[in-house]
Amino acid sequence: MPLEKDWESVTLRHPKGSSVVILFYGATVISWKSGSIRGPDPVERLFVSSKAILDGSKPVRGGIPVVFPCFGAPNHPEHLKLGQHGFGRSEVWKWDSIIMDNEAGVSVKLTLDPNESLSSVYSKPFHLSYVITLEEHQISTNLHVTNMSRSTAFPPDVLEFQALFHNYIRAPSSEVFITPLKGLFYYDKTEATEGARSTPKTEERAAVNVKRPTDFVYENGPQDYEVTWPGGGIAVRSTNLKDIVIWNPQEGGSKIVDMEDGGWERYVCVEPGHVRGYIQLEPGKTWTGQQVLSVIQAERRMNS
Ligand code: TA6
Repeated sequence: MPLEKDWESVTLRHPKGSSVVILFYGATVISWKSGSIRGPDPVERLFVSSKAILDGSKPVRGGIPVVFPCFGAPNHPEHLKLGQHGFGRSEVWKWDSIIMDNEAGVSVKLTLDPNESLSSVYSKPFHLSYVITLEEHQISTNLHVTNMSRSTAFPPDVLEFQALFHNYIRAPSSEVFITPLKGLFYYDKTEATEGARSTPKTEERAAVNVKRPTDFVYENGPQDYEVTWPGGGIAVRSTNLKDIVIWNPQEGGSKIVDMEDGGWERYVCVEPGHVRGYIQLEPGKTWTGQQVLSVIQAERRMNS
């Protein structure tokens, strides 16, 4: 399957027309296109702000940023020197290899290891590999985290982290529904004062619409859920990512310096992650979190 690679990115192309572009900076997927019944040309499924900085000087405002080892403002003792959402989205990852290439799709692997500048703010020994797979109507991203500690001391040198795929799904945010969330606990970050924990609420509705500023953290969500709007939608299947974050700042987005004018009307962030509590990984062990994003059946253009 055709693959184009240069020093800053790799582009995968599927014979049925879908494609994906991955920046080595932050291992950020900045484009995922796939077919639609709405027309002959593949449709861009992700939102990247036209004001996004793509030169590696700051995390990309859009696409699929990789959040590791912390979500939000760091508060774990080992993360206190890190920026918001950790360093996964702001380090340059290394190209590793094509690990699958057949008529169904193509998978590529990027890796990230400690480096001199990172070691000054994060001291834990780790290895990350990130596998992105493109198929005709779907993309999957798999993050593998390995605790590289060789310590045999007791208590074990556990690696504690959070992980999340910060998906900017392209959607008309005024009419977007995320289902099913009914009965789930969630935290409303728009209500919490700085640093305070908002009290958990129980979701009474089957669907969440983001007509107003939304920054919800759902705990222990379903493995399968859908982000839909009139005429389209994306299905999400997550593995080992128990929580779901939904974010759309609405007009508050006008205060975000790299947010294009009215950008909040064209995306909803629906983010599978493990963000309430920490994953604890013993020395030598590997944890994997996966998401599969697929175009909902009703919208798929079935190529002959
Ligand atoms: O995922 C939702 C969130 O945590 C929001 O609270 C908002 O801060 C958003 O991430 C964007 O964060 P960023 O650091 O990319 O500006």
